[in-house]
Amino acid sequence: MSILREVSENQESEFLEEFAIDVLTGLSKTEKKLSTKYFYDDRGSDLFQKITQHGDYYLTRTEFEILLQSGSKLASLISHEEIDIIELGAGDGHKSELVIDAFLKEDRKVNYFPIDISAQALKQMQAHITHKSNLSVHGIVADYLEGLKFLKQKSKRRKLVLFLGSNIGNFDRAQSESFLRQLWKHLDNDDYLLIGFDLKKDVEKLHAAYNDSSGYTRDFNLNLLDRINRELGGNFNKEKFQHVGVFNPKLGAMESYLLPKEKQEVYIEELEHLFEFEAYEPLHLEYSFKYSKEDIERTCQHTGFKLKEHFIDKEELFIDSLWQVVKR
Ligand code: AVJ
Repeated sequence: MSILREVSENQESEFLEEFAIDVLTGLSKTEKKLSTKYFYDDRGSDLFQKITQHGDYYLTRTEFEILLQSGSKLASLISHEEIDIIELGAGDGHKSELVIDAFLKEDRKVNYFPIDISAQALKQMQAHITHKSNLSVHGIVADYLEGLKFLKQKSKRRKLVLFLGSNIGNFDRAQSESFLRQLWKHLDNDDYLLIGFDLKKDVEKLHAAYNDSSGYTRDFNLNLLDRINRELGGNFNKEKFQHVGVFNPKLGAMESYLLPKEKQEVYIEELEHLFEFEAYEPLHLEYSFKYSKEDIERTCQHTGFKLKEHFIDKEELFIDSLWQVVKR
């Protein structure tokens, strides 16, 4: 695999600057919050990987089953001889490989472009993707829309964008529509999007998935405090925070919070600021929005796509939905 576009040192220092500003604004709000964007440092990515392999977290294995089942149908719906498969946030690449293989099996040519903000993540996935004939792989270190814009100039071939794993769930309804509309704008008429949505379901099952019995989800959330300590010179004491993962039925979303178990102060050197926490004052970390089929269809329509196919598992836990760009 080659890396087509890399991030300069300059962009790394910009990232740190942005991290600092986001933490400062998030912790200064009346309702304190931090952004999920910063979960995925090396330790965070490692913990997320452990979550996805845990029995309580049904999402990843269910989507894997769906893709295993529907790969050949997908390849038959998209009949081009050569296709660019662009993945937004590729993770370890296991699920991507199922999609790629479905096309290769039918003797199609595939150019695979994983886009990720972490160069580290792309290097790790490089180790997993095996060399195959008719397949070329080019990693792109960029944020999603930047990467897409870059590719739109580079290639005129038919594109299939993969946005798997319910990553869309971190956006609220308005944010997801605006993100998908931007995605639409960076694609051409008839291009495809395969997007993973976690379905609304029994709350017990959701709770188990976001409060796994091994405590990986708790550690994943607490790691954000560690990251602030490490990179911004904070003095959070993780022992003094409790992880809470709850379903909010009004929003239709799982939410995660860290609750300070006692009143305390936290100093962050880089921000030259002391933050006060009341006992059990919520610090909001994450939304994971859940969808009904109707929610998905509405979102598809609102954002300029045409629904081609829902790929769904037997238990109806998860959907990978195939959309096509409609322009004109
Ligand atoms: C990567 C956003 C899909 O919301 O299910 C897993 C992240 N958070 N456990 C999700 C996550 C807690 C995950 N996504």
